Amino acid sequence: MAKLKEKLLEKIKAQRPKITMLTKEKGSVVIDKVTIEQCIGGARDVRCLVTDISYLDPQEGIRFRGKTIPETFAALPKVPGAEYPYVEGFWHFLLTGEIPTMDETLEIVKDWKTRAKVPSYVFDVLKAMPKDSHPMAMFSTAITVMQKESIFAKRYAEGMKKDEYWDPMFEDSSNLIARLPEIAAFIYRWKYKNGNTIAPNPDLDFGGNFAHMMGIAKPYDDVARMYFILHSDHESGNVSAHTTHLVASALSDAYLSLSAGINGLAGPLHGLANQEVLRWAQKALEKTGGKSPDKEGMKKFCWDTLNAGQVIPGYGHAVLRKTDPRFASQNEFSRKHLPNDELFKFINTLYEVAPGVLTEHGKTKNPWPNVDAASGVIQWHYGLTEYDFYTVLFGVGRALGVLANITWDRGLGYALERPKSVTTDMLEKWATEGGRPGM
Ligand code: HAX
Repeated sequence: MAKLKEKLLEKIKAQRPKITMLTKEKGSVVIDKVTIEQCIGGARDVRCLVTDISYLDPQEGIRFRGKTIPETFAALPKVPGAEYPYVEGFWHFLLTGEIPTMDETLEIVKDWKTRAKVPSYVFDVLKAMPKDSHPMAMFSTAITVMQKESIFAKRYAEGMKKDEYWDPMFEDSSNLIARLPEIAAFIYRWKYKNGNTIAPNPDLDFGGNFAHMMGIAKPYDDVARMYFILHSDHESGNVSAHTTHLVASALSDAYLSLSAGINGLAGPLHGLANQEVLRWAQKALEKTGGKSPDKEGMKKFCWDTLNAGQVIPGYGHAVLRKTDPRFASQNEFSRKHLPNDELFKFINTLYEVAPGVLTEHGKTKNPWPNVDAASGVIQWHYGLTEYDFYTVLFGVGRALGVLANITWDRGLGYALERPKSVTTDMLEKWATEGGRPGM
């Protein structure tokens, strides 16, 4: 592990003078203007966040550290006998931008084993929650309750130097990630499998161990690896990443920051959309006796949804303007492993119909599917039919991206986030005057 930290520190040290130069010498260079629409409309397209971990191009989709999804999958060391790479190697890649060797990857696999023990009080707290609590509320609670383990909080209270902040942030982040699979699998088995939980297997990697603790046979280990990597990061502006970054900017530790981000992920316009897609598809399949409707039937179902004032879940995106490559990647898996699955057929027919319907509807800026349109189908196929749980899977993956980001935030000393608000009266005045004076 020392090697990954050494590499990370080297990269942080190389980046620090660039950030200092940009803020001190070039800080007044204008890169954007904010309109009234952006001010009221959720700051769309306002360029005011920095991250080097991933970048989302509206046409091309996500790149992790400069690599597309297929390039990332192809480059990372693979688990023997598996189709998908080690999540542990992906963490190295997110943190450093370098593809790790197999040895470097296995070092992280070993290191996470030493960090993976979940404190027993976490399970006590989860068991004390009402059984009908949403799994995302349970997941977020488990993360918050572990805050007392924070090394960052302890070292901050002891008076740590600013340029050391990244180190305990890295330690907290690594400890948290290593524990998330057991926490997630515990929530699943506790809530849906009569409390019949499965102990971790210390011989397995992150994805393999998760599949084992869920009690789901191969190739679910590969589904887990693929799923966690695909859902890890989507640049910094989405609700879960931005919330984690915002809370961490107050020097809150990784536990408090991640749990806040997870609460954001739990919204139906964000990560909860994957459960909404399944709920919506099941409703349609009930009406058609379990058979995927033909194109005409699907069209009608889409219009019924829109005419009822609801959104078509899994479609649209705040940034993307084409089919999400994370959707394409999952669809490729489904085509190979579950081509005859009725739900997969449903999702494919929907893909043929929904973009046209949404375009005709004329509201959304992006009629194409996002990551959530395809993910539930695969989970359902492998027996994970409790779709309330799907966003927890998203959360385990998202933790990788947001924790890598806040480790870097501390490495580069990014500032407390504090945008400025205005009043509606001010906006009305500037609107009639054609703009804010002096701008
Ligand atoms: N169905 C129907 N209407 C839609 C729509 C959809 N799938 N997507 C957008 N619209 C509507 C919006 O509701 C909005 O209508 P109003 O003007 O009446 O408010 C209008 O089109 C313009 O929206 P937009 O600018 O295209 O999209 P936003 O940036 O405002 O919102 C969302 C992006 C993803 C939230 C939106 O497309 C949506 O609600 N999609 C369905 C839910 C979903 O799939 N969420 C998951 C997104 C991926 C993600 O973050 N996963 O975690």
